[in-house]
Amino acid sequence: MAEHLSQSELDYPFKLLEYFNGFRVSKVIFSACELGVFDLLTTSPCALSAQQVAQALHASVDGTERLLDALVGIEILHVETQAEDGTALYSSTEVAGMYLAKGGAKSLHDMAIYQSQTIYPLWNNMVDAVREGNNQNQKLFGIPPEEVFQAVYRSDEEMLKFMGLMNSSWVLDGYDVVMAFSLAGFRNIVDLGGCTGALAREIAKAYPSSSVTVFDMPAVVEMATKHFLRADDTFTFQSGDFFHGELPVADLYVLARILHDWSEDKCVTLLKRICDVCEPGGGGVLLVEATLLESRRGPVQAQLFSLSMLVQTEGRERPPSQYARMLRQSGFRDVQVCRTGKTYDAILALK
Ligand code: SAM
Ligand code: ASE
Repeated sequence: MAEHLSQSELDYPFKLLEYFNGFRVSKVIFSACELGVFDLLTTSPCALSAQQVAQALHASVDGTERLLDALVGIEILHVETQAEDGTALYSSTEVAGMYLAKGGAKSLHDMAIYQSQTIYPLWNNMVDAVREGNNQNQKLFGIPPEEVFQAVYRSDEEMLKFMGLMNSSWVLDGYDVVMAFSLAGFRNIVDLGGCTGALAREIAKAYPSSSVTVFDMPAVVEMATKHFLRADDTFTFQSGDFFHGELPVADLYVLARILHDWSEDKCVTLLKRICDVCEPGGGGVLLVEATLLESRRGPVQAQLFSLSMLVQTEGRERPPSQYARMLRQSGFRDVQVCRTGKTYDAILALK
């Protein structure tokens, strides 16, 4: 863009047009994920032509070629032109191999699938959600707006895909989040709404002498055990309902991406329930969220997530002061905030 720097956005709206393209760029990457382009290219011993890719993926040559060229255009794939006959040969970049292939070391494949198949269509309801100030689950699925997880888990397939999204985030931010504060003093750690156990795995790795339990709804625990649990995992699962059932005893309760799903009232209800079972003096709660700046002027990531929460839940993203206020109102003290500089931040409070 350097050549445009002298020109004003008013002369020609470069940035604006780039933003317009945002959804097309997303869909190019997501479609390639769904088709298995990155899985094919990372496992292939040599670069492949559009024809070879099309054949392997059972797709049209013309469509495949356009998609591959767009992926080269956005620098997600490499291309080399053969000297003999001018055939373009496509290969994976290191970033695509690491993050977009299914078996990549830090695969975000499942995140891409959920964004493409569930979040993208839901964002079609943004106008109504903004007008009415809530999610459109009643109209879309006949599910009341406050029955958030009835909608998120409206089928086994949706549940599995959502769990894939949740699972994949912690390969990026998990380490920073669990190292934000020393948790070594907490012997019994329960990850409330811990889903697949991806964050619990990071906690158990970083604090091997603590016992770590994932608490989630029975159907989620069942799905997690079946599809996400690894043979060498040291954390355990417990099923229940954190709003109604009995909470397991622990000295640290982790709430990762839980409070942002709920209204302020429900957040305080949940925090009070936790405070009630927490050991005074020794107990604490660790919140993990994409926090807004106090001014609400960023980060853009958190501002966009907050709209995702509007479309899909009854919650929102909040600045640290709002979490601190809810924590104090629920009986916690000594609220400490750690901005990790990545997507998710950590807030620790003690009883
Ligand atoms: N903590 C995980 C993470 O950050 O990857 C998952 C966060 S996900 C947005 C919210 C989680 O809360 C889901 O796993 C969901 O099943 C769980 N959940 C929702 N309502 C619950 C309830 N009433 N009792 C227990 N778990 C619940
Ligand atoms: C929730 C988190 C999410 C509930 C629904 C959700 C996210 C998407 N949908 O608690 C995570 C935000 N990340 C992305 C990639 O949108």
